[in-house]
This record gives sequence, structure tokens and C-alpha cells, in this order.
Amino acid sequence: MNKPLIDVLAGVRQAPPPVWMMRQAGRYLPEYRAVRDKAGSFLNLCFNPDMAAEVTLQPIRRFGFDAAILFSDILVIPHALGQTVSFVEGEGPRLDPLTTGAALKALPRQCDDTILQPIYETVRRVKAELPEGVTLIGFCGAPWTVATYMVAGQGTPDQAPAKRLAAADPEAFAGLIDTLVEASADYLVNQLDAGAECLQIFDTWAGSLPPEDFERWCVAPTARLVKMVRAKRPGTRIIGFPRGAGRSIPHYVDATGVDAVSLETAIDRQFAREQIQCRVPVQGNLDPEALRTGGETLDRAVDEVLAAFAGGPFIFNLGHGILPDTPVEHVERMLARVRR
Ligand code: 1CP
Repeated sequence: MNKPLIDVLAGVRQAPPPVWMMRQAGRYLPEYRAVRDKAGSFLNLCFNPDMAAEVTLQPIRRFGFDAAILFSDILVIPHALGQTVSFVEGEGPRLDPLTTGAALKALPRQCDDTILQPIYETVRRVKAELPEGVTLIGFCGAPWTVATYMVAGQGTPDQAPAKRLAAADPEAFAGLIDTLVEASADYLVNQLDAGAECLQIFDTWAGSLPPEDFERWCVAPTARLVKMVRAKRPGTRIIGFPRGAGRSIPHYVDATGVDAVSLETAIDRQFAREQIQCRVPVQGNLDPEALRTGGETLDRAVDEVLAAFAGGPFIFNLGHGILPDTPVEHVERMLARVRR
């Protein structure tokens, strides 16, 4: 049976477009909260294949999305590189910050693979249970975005700590980025071997860098990552999400070789259609805030996204992750409207 999402990634428009949501397994679902409470910590959930497979499949069962995304986090890579990582309820990730070039140079070059094995087991279990036609997406964080958390020790509004360290000791920072490229390539290849059918690279903070640094810390490392994965597993379909990169996205596409791009909410739609969708299939763009609001605001927002992009190869999705206080009925309403 054909998989609509894979067909779109190959450049073939589908009507209606395939649909999934970033962060579709998460706090807005009561069944997720039940498993999350049982797991204790967030990392326990990520590293327990029974529970991680269960929450990956929950939104597929409830809504019938066209894709499942492995339940994990971009910060399992720093964890497997030996950095202390935890998640504070209601606040987000906390890592032991790496504030000096010396601290970066002291990091191991490779992940402790035994730590990541349970994640590959999750992929195998999800794959075995996935309904026909549903695509399993593997993922990692882009080197720059992961590095911002490793240096700052938490999420930051402006990524200043990472920028500062990259400026103060570019050689050590380049070493960190290289380590992340190699570790992420291995991690993605292992996800493919366990059953992932395509990949997404999340570069949440791609938009915070000036052009030269965007080139050095986002575009070039992502290009190397894509190339390394395809050298080992030729033909792998990869979606890039350079959030905030706006008018630099056409260049990002050409330079990295990604097969598709996920679009944030704020992008100029005419630009995205004429300069991005003419190059590669696109995904995303629905405002998570409109989904939370629901009603006619949501209907209008869905229609605007469809009008802008559904004429070409397109995957319906949000411009960023679903907000935790989004009512489940709004997701049902969105799906009904996309698929009507
Ligand atoms: O149980 C909880 O409430 C924890 C919340 C949560 C969840 C559900 C975190 C903590 N991570 C996740 C899962 C997750 N994270 C997935 C699973 C698949 C999915 O359903 O989409 C994915 C793909 C991610 C990716 C991720 N983690 C990104 C990139 C995408 C994005 O949202 O920008 C980033 C930046 C992270 C770091 C992270 N992990 C968790 C939080 C709250 C954050 C952001 C923290 C911050 O910047 O302050």
C-alpha cells in the first residue's frame, strides 16, 4: 500500500494532504499524561520502549494521523555524550552547562551506544504495530540547536551563551559541532535500521544567527549530516526544520539537500510558495495558537494554510509544537476540515 507522506516527500501531491502534528504525543492527551505519571521522569519515558512506543502510538489510534514520530527528545544525544540532562516539570530541560572551550574539548567524541539502544527498540516496536499507510518518522536535533542547550544548560530566548562561546573559541565550538554531526548521523542511521521510514532534523534556533554564522553553524553542519546519512543509507528522505530562517530557506534547501522543509507559522506564504515549494515539498505552517483557540478562528486558519500550499506537494502540520492546553476536540475539528 502507498504511504501518502512518503509520496509527498517524493514530490507527488496528495489530496487531501497527509497530516501529522509536531509534539503530537504530549500533555494535551489524557492518555499521555497517564503514562507520563507512571514513568516518573521524562527521560525514563524516553528510555522505556514499552512506554515510549505506547505514547508514540496514542495519537495514531485516537486521530488516525498519517505519520507517527518516534517519542524521544533531541537532548538524548547530549545525555549519551555523558552530559547530565534532566527535565524539570513545567519548565523544560536542564543540563550541566559547558561554558568553556576546555569543557567542550573534554567531551567524548562518541555516544555511549548502550544508552541509545532502548530508543531503537522503541522504533522496532512502533514499526511492528503501525497501521498500514502510516509513516514512521525518526528525528534528531540539528547540531546548532543541540549545541545551544549543551552550552547554556537550558532553553534561552536569544542563544547568547552558545553565540558567546562560538565567538570566544570557534575551534572548540567547531569541535562540538563536528561531534554532534557524527553522533547524530549514527543515531539517525540506527533509527532507519530499526524501521524509521524518513527523518526530520529539528533546528529550532536556526533563526538566531547572522548570515556568516548561519552558514557555518547551521547550513554546513546540516549538509554534512544529510550527506553522512545518505552515504550510509542512500535515498533516505529527510525533512529539515530551520525554524526562523525565513528568506534563507531556499539557500538552506540547495546547500543541505533536504527533501522537504517544515515551515514555521510566521513565514511569508507567497515567498514560501514561490521560492521554497517550487524547490521541495513543504510541511507545516498552521498557527498552534489557532489550534488552541478552535472554532471559526481555527477553520479560517486551516483554510488559509490549505489555500496557500495544498496546490503542490504538502504535508499538513503546525508551525511549531502543539500547545499543552489545546483541547482534543480542536484537533478533531482540524482533521475533519483538512480531510473533508
Ligand atoms: O512530558 C512533558 O511534558 C515533557 C515535554 C516534552 C515532550 C513531549 C519535551 C521536553 N520533549 C518532548 C518530546 C519531543 N521533543 C519530541 C517527540 C515527538 C513529537 O511528538 O513531536 C520531539 C520531536 C522533540 C524535539 C525537541 N525537544 C525540540 C525541537 C522541536 C521544538 O519543539 O522546537 C526541542 C527544542 C526540544 C527541547 C525540549 N524538550 C522538552 C522541552 C520542553 C524542550 C524545549 C525547551 C526550551 O527551549 O525551553
